[in-house]
Order: sequence, then C-alpha cells, then structure tokens
Amino acid sequence: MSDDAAPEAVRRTPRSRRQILAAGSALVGGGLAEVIALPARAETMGGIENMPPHVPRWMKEPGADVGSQLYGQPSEFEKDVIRNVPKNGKQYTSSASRTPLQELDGIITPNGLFYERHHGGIPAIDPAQHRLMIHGLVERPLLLTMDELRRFPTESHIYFLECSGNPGFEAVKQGKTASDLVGLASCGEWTGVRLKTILEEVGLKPEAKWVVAEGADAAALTRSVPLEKCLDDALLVFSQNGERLRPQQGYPVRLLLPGFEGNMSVKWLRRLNVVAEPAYSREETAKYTDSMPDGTARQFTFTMEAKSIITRPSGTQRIAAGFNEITGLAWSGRGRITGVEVSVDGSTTWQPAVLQQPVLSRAFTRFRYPWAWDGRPTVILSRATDETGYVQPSFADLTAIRGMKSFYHNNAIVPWRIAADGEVSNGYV
Ligand SMILES: Nc1nc2c(c(=O)[nH]1)N[C@H]1C(S)=C(S)[C@@H](COP(=O)(O)O)O[C@H]1N2
Ligand SMILES: [Mo]
Repeated sequence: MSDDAAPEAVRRTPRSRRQILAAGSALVGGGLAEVIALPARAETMGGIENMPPHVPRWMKEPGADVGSQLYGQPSEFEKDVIRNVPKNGKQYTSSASRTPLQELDGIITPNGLFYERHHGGIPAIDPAQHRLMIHGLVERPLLLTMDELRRFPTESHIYFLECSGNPGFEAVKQGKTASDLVGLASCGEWTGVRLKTILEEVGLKPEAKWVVAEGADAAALTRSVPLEKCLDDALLVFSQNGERLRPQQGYPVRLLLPGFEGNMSVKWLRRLNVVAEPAYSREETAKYTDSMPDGTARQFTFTMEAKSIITRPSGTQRIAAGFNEITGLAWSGRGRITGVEVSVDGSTTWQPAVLQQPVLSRAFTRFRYPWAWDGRPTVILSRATDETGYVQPSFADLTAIRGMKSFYHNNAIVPWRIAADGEVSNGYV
C-alpha cells in the first residue's frame, strides 16, 4: 500500500504510530517496507528529531526519579484510555461507567478501568468501622470485623462481572464503540473467603433456603441469593487484581457470585440474612426481571448466558486493507467458552477463531482471527459457544423469543459494519 492510498487518519493524526504499524502489517507477506520507511513518513508529522537515525530527546538526559509516582499511573500518552461515562449520567440515583474494552488487551481489566454501576453513589467506608453481620436462620450469628474476616482461609479466582443491562434491548442502536455496547463487563482476579466457610462457621438451620445480602451504600442494595450458590462458589471478596478493592468496586468487602448477573454481587456488604424465602426486594421485582411478549415477567434470571464481542476492529476505529487481526472477548456464566466463530461476510459463513489459553470458567476468554480485508464493505461478527453447548444468538433470534419489552439479559451477537474507507461502525444501525 502506498502512502497516498493510506486513509486520512493514518497519514495526518499525530497520535497515529499504532495506526502506522497497523498499516505496515498490511504488507505482511509482501514485505515490511512500510515499517522501515517510518522516519520518512514521520517527516510529514513532526517529531523526526526523536526518530532513527537521530538520538531521541529521552536518551539525552536521565529519566524521572524512582518514586516520582508512589502509586503508578499509565503513560501520559495513554490519557484517553479512560472509563466511558454517559454524558447525561445521573450522579447518585443511578450511575454507571463502562470499561473501554476496545483499548485493552488480554483478559484482565485494570482496576482503574473496571466498570462501575452504582444505585446510590460510592460510599466512603472506613474499614475499621465496618462490620459484616451474618444472622437469621443460623445457630451462631456473627458480627465480623474486616480483620476477623481475613483470618479465614482465602482463595483467588479470575471471573468476569457483567451487568445484566449490558446493553438494554432498545439501546443496541445507540452505541458507537464496543464500550458503549457492552462496556458494563469487566474481568479480574478476586481474592476473598468462600461464603460457604462462613456459613459453616455460623451453622445453618434446616429451614435455611436463601441468603439476603445488603450493601452499606445509600441504596442499601438488597438481593436474595439461593443457598446452593452460597454453598458453592460464592466469595466474600476484599481484593481485586492483587490490591484491596477500590471504593467503586465495594471496598472493604463485596459479595462475588461467579457467572451471575452483576447486580447480585452486592458491594460494600454489611449483612447476610439467612432466610427461608427470598426478600422480593426492589432489585428482584421492579428491576432485574425480564418482561416477556405475553405480558408475564421472568424473575430470578441469575446466570449470564454466553456472549462475545469483537473489540478490534470495532466501532469508531478505522482499518486499512490487507492484514488485520480480528480480536475480542467471549464469556459465559455457565462455564468455559469452548469456541468462538468469526464471520467476515455478514454472517453468511463462519470460521473458528483461536482461543487464548488457558480458557477459564466464567472468565473473559480472548479470541483472535487473522483476516486479510479485501477493501470491500462488509459486516464482521463473533459468536460464542460455551461448555453446555449453548450458542450465542443473533439479535433477531433473541428478540423472536424475548420480544423487545425486555431490558435485561441481552447477550446477542454484535455486528460491526466496515465501510469502503475502512471506518468501523455499529452494524445494528
Ligand atoms: N451495594 C451495592 N451493590 C451493588 C450495586 C449497588 O449500587 N450497590 N450495583 C450492582 C450492580 S447493578 C452491578 S452491575 C454491580 C457492579 O459492580 P462494579 O461497580 O464493581 O462493576 O454491582 C452490584 N452491586
Ligand atoms: Mo447491574
């Protein structure tokens, strides 16, 4: 590809090193002349004095002192890689920020970019004054300090967390980026104590069937969790990706229910009430129920079904003809992802993508598919299958069963449209 054929953004944007390299890789197979010719191209963009064969400015003087940032921050050149907050976001009653999935690699979401969903703002909790109460249908109720909680045996697991309103059924046409569409999902390594361990400590009475979890935020968010889940893999989490939970994620302790809708992983956890019947709280009646076409509502739809999205190339990005790696994320609340298929012809044909190993149960799974784009407009899509054999549905197939009155649990395939100029946009539009 010659310079003249390069899309405008590749030639002019100052921050286009990444794009230049992407254009360069268009020549993989045909040679790497494009990459070698970098300084010549850079001449048109300034900064030539810092490029080969010159000695760059940052080699001519010592760098910053060690400890110039006692809590490390990303490079100043990555300042645009930030959470995505809707402009009309209401601060306290119902607020959310989305993970910039299209900017990230691998499967772990950095703590500063983990999505947020708050029903009453972010409380500032002093862990020394916070207590976790476990009571109700138990033999020996407990009131635990955070230090006491940490004395129990701990475990670490990598799990995704996803809001079940990611995105609402009506919202699929509104989003531009991968983050706009499914950025209410993130994945991290969680460390904490199994809830089972604590429930064994307090001793369950025979009538115990549910555990009602309550948060110490202004929303006092309350959800009923079936006892089977509590005695299975439910975690009382105090650390995320190696450090203590961020205030946004529930500091000093949250519930983490692997594979279940994010809403049930109660943050700022203060109370676990063991009961015989669910609480039928706001969060499991007025909200987090799915209206069906026949006028009934599905309730207690806990598990997040298999889902995937191509994160690169994705909406608002621009690609060049030739080689492009298609990559994205897949996950399922029911276990491991067993396959991801990619279509580069608007879902006429599907080919298997390569899954990055190891594939973990109920964690993000990175997939990749090498693609040579012929420069013609098309639509690219990904489709995930999980270990239960469940296949991610198209939006048409999903809404044929669920209708359009539903808000929660939209796990449909996301189409990305590629225009002749390489511009990528929302394929639902
Ligand atoms: N106490 C409390 N827990 C909460 C919430 C809340 O507002 N208050 N939001 C819930 C919702 S809707 C989701 S999707 C997840 C979001 O977790 P995160 O903010 O760590 O991503 O937390 C859940 N737990
Ligand atoms: Mo949520």
